Amino acid sequence: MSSTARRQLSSAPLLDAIAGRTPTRTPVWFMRQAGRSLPEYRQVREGIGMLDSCFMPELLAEITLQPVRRHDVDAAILFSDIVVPLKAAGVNVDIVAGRGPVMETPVRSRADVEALPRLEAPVPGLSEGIAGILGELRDDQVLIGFAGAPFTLASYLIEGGPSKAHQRTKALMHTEPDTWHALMERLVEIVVAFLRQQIEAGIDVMQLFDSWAGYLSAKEYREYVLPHSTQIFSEIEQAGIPRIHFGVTTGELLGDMALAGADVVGVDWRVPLDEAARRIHAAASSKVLQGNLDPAMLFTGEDVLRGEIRRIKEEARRAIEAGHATGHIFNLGHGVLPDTQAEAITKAVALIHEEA
Ligand code: 1CP
Repeated sequence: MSSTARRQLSSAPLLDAIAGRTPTRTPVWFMRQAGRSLPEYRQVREGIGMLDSCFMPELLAEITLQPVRRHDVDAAILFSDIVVPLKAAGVNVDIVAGRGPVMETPVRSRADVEALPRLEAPVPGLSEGIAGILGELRDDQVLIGFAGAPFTLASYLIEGGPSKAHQRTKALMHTEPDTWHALMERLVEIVVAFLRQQIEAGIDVMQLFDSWAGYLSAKEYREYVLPHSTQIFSEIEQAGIPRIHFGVTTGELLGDMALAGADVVGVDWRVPLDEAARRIHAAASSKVLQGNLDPAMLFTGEDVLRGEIRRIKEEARRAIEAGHATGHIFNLGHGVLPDTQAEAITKAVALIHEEA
């Protein structure tokens, strides 16, 4: 894999934190920092479908950069979606406003798995969009690319859309393990192709979102999911960019998720960072932590917010001092809620930078 456009960033706080150096300020970015919380996003997206916008290079670059300009975050996250590579491969998927990804035909049998298209051509607009973003970022700001992990993608394909309990997905893995693993292998190929394209276009860091992994028991995760996520991290290891792994409600899975091979493990707000680091260190090795402010705290005032930020920074410090973690990237425990005030996000970023 050749990375033709890799930037040499010597002063990016986020890369310093990942490398175990002391950053000049606490690096922070927020999952879902682009999107509905920003009036300028609602304006440029008007009349354009969510998925369509992901294939339009100028638009995806503009939307990616909006939160960086407004909030002074230390990273941009590529504006795309976990179902973009499926759509580009030819899967009939749409993103329905207020709901999420919906499949025209769910994948539920071995024949459905065999019929899944492969991602054989570059995703249209993606490389051009990334080039546009990199041209605008300062060299202390990184671009994070991403993909959905195979389990989370499989859930959308099997359930046919967003699901509360993931019951058909779990039923398939337990009743037809061969079909399950065949599906996961196909998704690994698609995810690796999507990430390789982003890496070749010059992303600085990547994050694998296994958003719904927290619905699994540790036993299910180890048997049906971990080998496939591990495969992804190992296939892109040679590219040499830092790798982040994140899921929601994964307190009971942190150790297992850390074994998949990422350098950074994302933690939601349910587990304090020092406790999360203990679990990760006991199962795998010391990692960089990412998290873990509750997105609901962006609806409180400055006093509560400041207190929460102090507590989280203190917990991260304790984890690092104990040798259970090697660094900390500040983030939310999950994405910005759509009705969050943009000003509250800017304020939180400023407090995170200013608090010791
Ligand atoms: O019209 C709109 O604005 C739709 C809302 C929206 C947006 C802004 C969707 C639909 N996707 C996105 C962009 C997106 N998706 C980004 C880039 C923006 C950023 O982070 O700043 C990213 C990283 C994603 C990744 C994504 N999509 C995940 C993993 C992250 C997470 O939140 O856990 C998941 C699970 C999806 C599926 C999805 N796409 C959209 C929605 C509403 C959902 C979730 C649906 C569900 O609850 O199952």
